[in-house]
Amino acid sequence: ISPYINLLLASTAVLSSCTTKQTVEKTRPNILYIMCDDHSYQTISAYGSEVSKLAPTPNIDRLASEGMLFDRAFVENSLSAPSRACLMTALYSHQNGQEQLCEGIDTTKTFFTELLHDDGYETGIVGKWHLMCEPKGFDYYHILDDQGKYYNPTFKSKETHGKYVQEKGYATSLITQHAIEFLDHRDKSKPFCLMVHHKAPHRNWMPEQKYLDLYEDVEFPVPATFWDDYETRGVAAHTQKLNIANAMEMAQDLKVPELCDTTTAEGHFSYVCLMGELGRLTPEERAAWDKHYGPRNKKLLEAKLTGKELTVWKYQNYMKDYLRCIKSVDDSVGELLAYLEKEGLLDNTIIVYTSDQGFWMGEHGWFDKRFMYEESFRTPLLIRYPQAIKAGSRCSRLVQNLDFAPTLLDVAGVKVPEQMEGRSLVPLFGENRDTVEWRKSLYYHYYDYPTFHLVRRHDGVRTDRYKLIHFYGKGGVEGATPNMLKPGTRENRTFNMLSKANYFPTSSEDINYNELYDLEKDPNELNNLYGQPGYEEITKELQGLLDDYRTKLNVTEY
Ligand code: SGN
Ligand code: CA
Repeated sequence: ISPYINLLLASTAVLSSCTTKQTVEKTRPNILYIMCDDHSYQTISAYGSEVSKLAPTPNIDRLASEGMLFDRAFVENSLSAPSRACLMTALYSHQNGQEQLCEGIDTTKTFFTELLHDDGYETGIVGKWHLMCEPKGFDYYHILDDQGKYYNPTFKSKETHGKYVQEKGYATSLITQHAIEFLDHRDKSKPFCLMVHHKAPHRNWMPEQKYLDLYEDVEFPVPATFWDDYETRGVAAHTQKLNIANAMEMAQDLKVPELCDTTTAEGHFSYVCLMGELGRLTPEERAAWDKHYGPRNKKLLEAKLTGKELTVWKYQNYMKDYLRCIKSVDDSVGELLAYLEKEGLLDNTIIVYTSDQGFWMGEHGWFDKRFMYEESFRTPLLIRYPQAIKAGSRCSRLVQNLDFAPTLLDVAGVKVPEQMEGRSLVPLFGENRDTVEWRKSLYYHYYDYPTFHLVRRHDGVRTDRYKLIHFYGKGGVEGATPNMLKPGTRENRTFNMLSKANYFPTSSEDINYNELYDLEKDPNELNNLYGQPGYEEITKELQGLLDDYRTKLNVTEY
């Protein structure tokens, strides 16, 4: 048992009085780790945004009101597979091999679930796995194919002998159902660790049938930075393809095939994607779908919106579909909490709620993630653990997804391996969290270029107040195709795996520049201060910090 958790539990004299293995097993906490794909903190009402007040998440909020809300939780590489590899290994991307979205994970690295499993935990994972290896360290898995589908998705498990089999239903509900199956059938003499990885609310945001009309008459406030023109910022912010105005697709994303220009490669792909998704619906589901989107689309066609009006329409309809998906996720959290409560497991289970990264809900005019700018870099994090966390606590220390595995091992009383980079969050659970010795900065590194959304490679550091970002790397070739790239290079892999990236013309400029933000004066990161008079000292300090991280972590590319 780790010193921290031992200390916490000693006061209740629970563990210290345990003598038999069975009693210890009973007192070791269960773990329920819930991670959504692309769930922004802005759309969790416990975080208090204006948007979330119009689309509340009462069940997720309960984890905050009965536990701790972290308002400075971040990822180390804002993308699914890298974030998941980091979760499993507590290593940075360049250490665990998963720098980009496709293959990469070094399966010789220890997954924290292997350690829990070997130490007597019953382990299970349901939902999106998204790593190109078999789940390691699990007694039970029931995972989606790649990104997974919203309607009637395919799953594989030990029972299907690793073959993907289609199931009838909506992804969020099916994942919840399989999570409960695991809980029902688990070995009750052991503590459990269950990871519930929702597919929702990943693009293309397809709501559950019963929520198709939800929020239909709600108008969501447009973010203050929605019309950002990226003045003061470098090439990367200008050449990304994250804009709701022109990178969000009429068919696939906004479900308006009528307005999709199928004569372009992008339009064609978008149309094919939507039709593929709709082809999965049962006749009843399809009828409900058409009943909702049909009249809405007719109205849009009649309105003949253009320019800013059309962009705002896209924003409103993106928000509605995204938040409808969240509504189902919130229901799922409610169901899982109710199950634990009914089974008397609620108070001996640590429940973590988070996402694989942040997401743009129109800030800077964007959707998706990837940049080290706040809304993408930051991820929601709520932890309910009444044994150690007082209800309604808030933590503002700098934490990162590298910390998740060490935390869960720590609460389970399993030794955290030396090589893991993160730190257990347990010292922050107590009342003295603001004064306890803790890290003062975070390192971030993004690699997935050139591919979807064309966000340039960058690394950087963030402190409580400042952020320094270094953008670097070769520009893509205008209109590049896979065979224009050298075989075996990272670029080649990406292009082959994500052929859609070929449709985007890439920015051809080689880059090497910095941006600096004062997050206290400029929380929206509109004012790049790098090179401005008066910021020499802080720039030097942050540059030193960044250099130290690169040296200490043996980062070779920047
Ligand atoms: C898909 C999406 C992208 C998204 C990546 C990564 N395109 O490729 O918009 O950035 O996933 O998302 S889609 O047309 O296929 O939906 S991640 O969450 O897996 O990192
Ligand atoms: Ca994601």
